Amino acid sequence: MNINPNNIELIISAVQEAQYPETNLSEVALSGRSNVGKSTFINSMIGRKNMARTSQQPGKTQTLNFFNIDEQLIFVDVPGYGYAKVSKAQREKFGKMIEEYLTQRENLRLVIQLVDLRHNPTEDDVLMYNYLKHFDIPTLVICTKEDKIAKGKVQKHLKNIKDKLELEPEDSIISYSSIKNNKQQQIWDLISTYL
Ligand SMILES: Nc1nc2c(ncn2[C@@H]2O[C@H](COP(=O)(O)OP(=O)(O)OP(=O)(O)O)[C@@H](O)[C@H]2O)c(=O)[nH]1
Ligand SMILES: [Mg+2]
Repeated sequence: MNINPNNIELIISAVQEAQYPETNLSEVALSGRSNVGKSTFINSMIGRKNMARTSQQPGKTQTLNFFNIDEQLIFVDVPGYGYAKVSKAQREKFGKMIEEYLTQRENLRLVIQLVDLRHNPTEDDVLMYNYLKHFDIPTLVICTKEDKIAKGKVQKHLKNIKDKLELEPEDSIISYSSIKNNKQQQIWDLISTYL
C-alpha cells in the first residue's frame, strides 16, 4: 500500500457512537497503555510530524480521533489505559468509550495493539489482548521503542511478549521504532491484508 502523506485528514474527534463518521472505509484502531506511542506510531506511518497529537506526558489522547488516510483506510487514535493520574471517573468514561467502539463498530477490521518492547506486558496489556480475542477482533501486536533495545536482544524480548500475551497463532507480532522509521512498508503491507 502506498499512502500520500498530503492526503490525511482528521475527520472527527468522537466521544460516542452517534459521532462516528459515516463511511465505508475500513478502520484500524490503535490500542495500548498511555505513552506507549500510539499517536507517534500513526504520525510515523503517514510521514507527518504532529497530525496525531503526541506528548511526553501520558494521557494526551482523550477522544477517539478518526483520521482519513488517503481515502484508503481510517486510523482511529484511542486514549491509552493504565495511567494512574487519570481520575476514576475519567477512566470509566474512557473505558466505556473504547468498549463501545470496539464492540459496536462494523467498519473495524483490525486493532493494532502497541506494547513496549522493553518490558513485560502489563496486566492491562494482557487484559486488553484477551478482551480483543474474546470479541474475535483481529489483532496485530506492535512492540514499540525498539530503538531503546540492543539489536541482539530484540528477538528475545519479542518472544517474551508473545509468550506472556499467549499470542494466538493467527495474530502477528513485530517490533517497531518510530525513530528508526524503517518498517512502514512492511507494516502497510501487513495492514492491507486485513482491509
Ligand atoms: N524512543 C522512542 N520513543 C517513542 C517511540 N514511540 C513513541 N515514543 C515517545 O513516547 C512518548 C509518548 O508518545 P505518544 O505517541 O504521545 O503516546 P500515546 O500512546 O499516544 O499516549 P496517550 O495519548 O497518552 O495514550 C513521546 O515522547 C514519543 O516521542 C519510539 O518508537 N521510540
Ligand atoms: Mg496518544
